[in-house]
Amino acid sequence: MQPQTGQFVLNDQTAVITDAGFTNETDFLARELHLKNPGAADKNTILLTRHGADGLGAEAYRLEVTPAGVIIHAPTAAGAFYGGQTLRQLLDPSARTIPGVTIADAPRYAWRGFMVDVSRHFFDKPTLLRVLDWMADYKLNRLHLHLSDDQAWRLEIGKYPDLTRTGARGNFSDSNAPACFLTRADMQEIVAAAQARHIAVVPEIDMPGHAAAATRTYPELAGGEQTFNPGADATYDFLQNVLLSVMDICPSPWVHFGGDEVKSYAWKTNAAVIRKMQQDGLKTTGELEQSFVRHMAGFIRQQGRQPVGWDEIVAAKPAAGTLVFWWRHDKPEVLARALAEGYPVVLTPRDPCYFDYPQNENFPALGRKLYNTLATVYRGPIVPETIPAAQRQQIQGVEACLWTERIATVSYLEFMTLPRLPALAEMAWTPDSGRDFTKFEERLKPFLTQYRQEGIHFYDESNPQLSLRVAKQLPPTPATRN
Ligand code: TNX
Repeated sequence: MQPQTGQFVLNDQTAVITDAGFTNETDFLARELHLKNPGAADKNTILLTRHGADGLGAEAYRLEVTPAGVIIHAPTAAGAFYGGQTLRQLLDPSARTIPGVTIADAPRYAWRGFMVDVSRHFFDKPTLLRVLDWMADYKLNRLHLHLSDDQAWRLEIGKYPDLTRTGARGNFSDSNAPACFLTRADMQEIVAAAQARHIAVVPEIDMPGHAAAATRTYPELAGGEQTFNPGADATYDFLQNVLLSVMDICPSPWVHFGGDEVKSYAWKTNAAVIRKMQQDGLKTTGELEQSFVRHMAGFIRQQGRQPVGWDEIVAAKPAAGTLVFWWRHDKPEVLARALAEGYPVVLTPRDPCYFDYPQNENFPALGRKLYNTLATVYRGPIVPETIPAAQRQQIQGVEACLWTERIATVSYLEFMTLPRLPALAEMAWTPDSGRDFTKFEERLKPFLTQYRQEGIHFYDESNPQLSLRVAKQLPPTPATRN
């Protein structure tokens, strides 16, 4: 960033224009800047162009603000969008001025994700649309939705209405809570809003474990211990139909099929499993789990999408190109193996990427051993030094995961997410050499002011206890005994 002299002043005649077909981006920016956007003007313009973008990476942009006008140079619509987001953040909203500046910006990682678990507790479409707005502010580009788990199934699937009629009942706090789920239309609206913000919605249907909501709805699919039965043909028919429906709603190139924490020992005594193992020449239930993983990854590939799974799937040696989410920070050898075997990887280690862990060591542990401070999120995941530089190229990016066993309200979701989300974003955009936590905290202040103005709850480092009580909607002082 290089400050320049002078400033650009927005007025009613200012037009956001493009000579590169970036019309979604001009419309979006004009709306955000509250411009009527009179269209083809040749001065007093904010121009989104491909000219002068030679040599810039896919999501990069160069922003030039002078008193005469604004130019955003970008090779892609995504870059033009990010240039617009930066411009909006530079605007002084009361004076309607933007200081003169030249900014050249490009993300460190292609995958900059945020996961919301809507199964353990449900978060509805309006909340997810707000999450997309935060993500757009911070130039994150993948919203991963954990749509099914033991507690509930949260996406309408036309062929299986009972999945949401009964499977969507309950949550982690109350197994009798009324059914809550995203309809097909809800999901389509979320996908469209995400697309306008250059965010892909990555759907996850967890299998063969974490499946109790589906198996209590269709007991014939159950394999015990919250698993699907990999010995039953009906299981494959069901899951493939579900995935086809999910892919029909979500155009994302990536489809996440879970694969984590499978209690496959439950299958040992199941007659259908034993038959399948004999047929396929498999010796252990672990081998059967691996063959299930290869099958489902293969099915997703056949449909022209890239399969994604939690790091347990590495043991199965799924097809090349399967995207691995490394979450077990205490198993660096699994990351090393995934990379050595050539898989692309997204870093989601619990330390520091799990936003269900509290922000400091004194907070209620929420049943977790770890806590993830703003500073460690900003530092980012630790990749063992022994991993060769060439293999590091396979790291596609990072993602923060908001598991919601203990997050039941929107105010608490906000509190657990903010401001760790902008810390994640800066870590995902800026290489290690360019980051400075003290400067980040300084630049964060206007965002905290914005949260206060908009009534958004957040973890306030200047008063953690109070911000927690407010987010939890607890009485202002602890109850006293008389
Ligand atoms: C592990 S991460 C899980 C989730 C839990 C989370 C809680 C992963 C693939 N599995 O089911 O919600 O820990 O932190």
